Amino acid sequence: MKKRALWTLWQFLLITAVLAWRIPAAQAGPGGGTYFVNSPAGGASGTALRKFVDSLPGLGAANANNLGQYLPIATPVTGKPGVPADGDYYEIGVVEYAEKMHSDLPKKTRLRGYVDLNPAFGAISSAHGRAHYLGPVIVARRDRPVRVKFSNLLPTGSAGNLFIPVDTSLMGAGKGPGGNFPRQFGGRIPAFSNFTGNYTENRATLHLHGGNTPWISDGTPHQWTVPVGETSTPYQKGVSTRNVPDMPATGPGEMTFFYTNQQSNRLMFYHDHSLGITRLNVYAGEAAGYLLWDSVEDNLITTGILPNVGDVYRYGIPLVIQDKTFVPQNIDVQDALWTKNSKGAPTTGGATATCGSRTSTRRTRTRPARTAPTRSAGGITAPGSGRRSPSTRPTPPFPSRAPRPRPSWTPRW
Ligand SMILES: [Cu+2]
Repeated sequence: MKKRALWTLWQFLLITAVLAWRIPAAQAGPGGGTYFVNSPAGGASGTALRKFVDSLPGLGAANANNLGQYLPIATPVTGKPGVPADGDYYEIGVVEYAEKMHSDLPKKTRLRGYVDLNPAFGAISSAHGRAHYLGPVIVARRDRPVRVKFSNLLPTGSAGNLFIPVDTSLMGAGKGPGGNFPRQFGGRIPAFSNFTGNYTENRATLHLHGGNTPWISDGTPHQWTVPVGETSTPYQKGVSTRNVPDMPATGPGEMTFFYTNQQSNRLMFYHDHSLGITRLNVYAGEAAGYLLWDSVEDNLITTGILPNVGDVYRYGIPLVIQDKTFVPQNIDVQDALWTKNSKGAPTTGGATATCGSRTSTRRTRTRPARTAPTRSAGGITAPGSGRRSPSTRPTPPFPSRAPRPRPSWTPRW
């Protein structure tokens, strides 16, 4: 940007190819215009979401907006036994919570996101009440490492299911290596042989987007954990999950991360990366800021070459642009295609609105080519030994074919 310093533009790439939405005249927005952010006109106010009526949430509680929103700044935990004192150490959890996202929305929006678990802020049981969208922001200095103990505090069991649709035909969102897992995908793992369920939808991890991070701490798609207390699955942690060697060992629902910060100043963000549900978790709110500063930037500010707004904005005002669709009432009431069976009964009168998405209709899964079965003279079917015939449908490489979500509202990835 031309004049950096004051504003830092930070853009999440959220995959939201939004369906064309026909707008009845009676539901047009104020002044006869179209909807904003594709939100249906209606709700308690009878209008679409208005622009520029809420101020931006600032950094820290002192800079909260008119809705009480702000981005908390993460506070390091000091003197933690077993954690090297050569950098900053944070304890961060992921929780389900609700926050009012716009003045025109009649209810709070249900979200999943990160929260500072520094004991100075209270008990872990109160963490969901302290979470704020896009926080907590970690402020780090170049070459001073950051260590994080991450705790998955999402709901367990059926309550742990995501509140936005999950396409379980995507790799990593459906069946795991238990039950009759197909041989061509590695076969079943004996330890999981009796388990035929899907991976749970409350898996979570941390990935520092743009960070110069060793692989054990990268939060790759195969590095995740279910919440502590999740007993419905033997798939407790991703197969590549590793602890940071110089940090205390983790327990169930916990992971540790080491960020080198060996790179120049920049605004980054950390977010979820769990296989098969990354896009959904990030859409639901599992993302937060990570501001890295260095001595070069500091000198430019000190000498007046870069402007300094002061206080928490010494290194600029973080600006985050996201693309979201909100449903003013309840998505399972307003969307006739909502999967009531898998997502629960309509929540009319409930305390929260739901953050929903409408995305591309295209499907991505392709079937591996496979030869057609051959019928021998004795009438026995020999799989895979015949030639492929255009009139014969290839056998799906999956043990069972559960009904798939309607593609009209299934995100592509
Ligand atoms: Cu990323």
